[in-house]
Amino acid sequence: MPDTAQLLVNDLNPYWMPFTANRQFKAAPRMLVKASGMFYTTDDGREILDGISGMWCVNAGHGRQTITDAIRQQASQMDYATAFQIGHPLAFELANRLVSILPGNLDNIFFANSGSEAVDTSLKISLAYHRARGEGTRTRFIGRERGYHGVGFGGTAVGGIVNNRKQFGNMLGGVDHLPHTHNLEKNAFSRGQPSWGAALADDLERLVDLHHASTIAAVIVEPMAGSTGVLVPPREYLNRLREICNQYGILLIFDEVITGFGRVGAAFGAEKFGVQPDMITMAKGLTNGAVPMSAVAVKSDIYRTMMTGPPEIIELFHGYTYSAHPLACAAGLATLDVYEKDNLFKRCADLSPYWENAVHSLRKTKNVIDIRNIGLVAGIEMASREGAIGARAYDCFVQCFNQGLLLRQIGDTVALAPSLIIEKEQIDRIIEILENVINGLD
Ligand code: PXG
Repeated sequence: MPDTAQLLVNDLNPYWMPFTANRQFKAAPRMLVKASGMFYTTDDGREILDGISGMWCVNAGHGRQTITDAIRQQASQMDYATAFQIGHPLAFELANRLVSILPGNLDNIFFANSGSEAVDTSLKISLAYHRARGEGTRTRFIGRERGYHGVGFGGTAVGGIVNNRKQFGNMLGGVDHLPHTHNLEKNAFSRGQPSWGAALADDLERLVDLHHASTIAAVIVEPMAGSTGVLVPPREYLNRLREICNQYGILLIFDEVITGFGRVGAAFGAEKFGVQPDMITMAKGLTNGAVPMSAVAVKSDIYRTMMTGPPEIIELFHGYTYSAHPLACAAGLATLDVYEKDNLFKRCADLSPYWENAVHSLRKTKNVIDIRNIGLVAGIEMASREGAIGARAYDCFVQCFNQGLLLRQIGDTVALAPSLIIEKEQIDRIIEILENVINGLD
């Protein structure tokens, strides 16, 4: 283990930390040095129960031996190979394995390295597909308020979180947004999918009327919005979006970077919510967080449409140096094996009623104004302090960390998404720490 004193004598200044209050952090750093199963260890030797699977990604728990071994083995056999005009077997194997667990006819896989890249890839594929079909006027994208689709210019533009947008000018043009589905009056303390809100999907009709269907390439939504503080889709909402997209020839993209790989109690949110998208973006749980990797799954019709013209032409001028990186493919295959062997998607579904009861037991806790849950995800929303949005949840995050629990704070919601290997006693422990901390916050 690294020597703590050694770590702290290093200057903290050169590293510009992402999505972090750098000056605040560097004044009082929190350092993780080890991870195993459900726990991190800090540089001062404390065990931290990981309530957020790293960052919604370590779905099978930390340090899975078979995944580590697969990465190690691959690194020594072949560290890197380009994916441009050359292949390596693991990439094809992983694509096949993914297709076998994806719902419906999502039969083709494009690899990238982060959720952000997968999202931008899916947007570019939408444009190229419509163009190939002779509908090149379809260039507009519809996202949703409070949506998060990563940090590329495309993903930032279709995303709907104001702090992520306001520093970056116009971004991608020709984007509009559906309303978000958060409504405390109608839906507070819903268990699972709220019963109110399907009609919000009809706003897509308004946007079609405003822009005309012939200008709209795709709608992109997270089946369950995670980063904005866990917004579970109202019943029938996603079905309605699907119907309207069908009616007007608009592609429907599900961004499943968080909801993929068992998180909501099925392989993908599409399966859980029973709605078939035209594309799915995935990342995070794809390699259990061990090596960066993401992918876009597209329906076979999209791929077939693109595979026209002389066979020597490159059909899609897009890709990354590290697309289908051998280490990531090895990690992905080993991860899918773990999910399957340990039946983790079903484990999540089986545990979710216990989880739901546990998180909703916090209903009477001080300042709590909403609790939302699905699968092994929960959002616990607290009233904001006057003039200080986010301060209460930040204090909650810091105090929980000090008491041995890692969670994610988003505005004044705290988000929980533990690994799917969590035991009931660990769920109880999460609730115990949270209840104590929240009740002690002013
Ligand atoms: N789409 C969705 C739905 C995501 O949740 C991305 C795209 C981007 O993935 P990359 O790999 O480019 O980060 C994400 C990422 C949070 C939090 O606070 C969530 C994410 C990332 C960082 C923080 O909940 N999700």
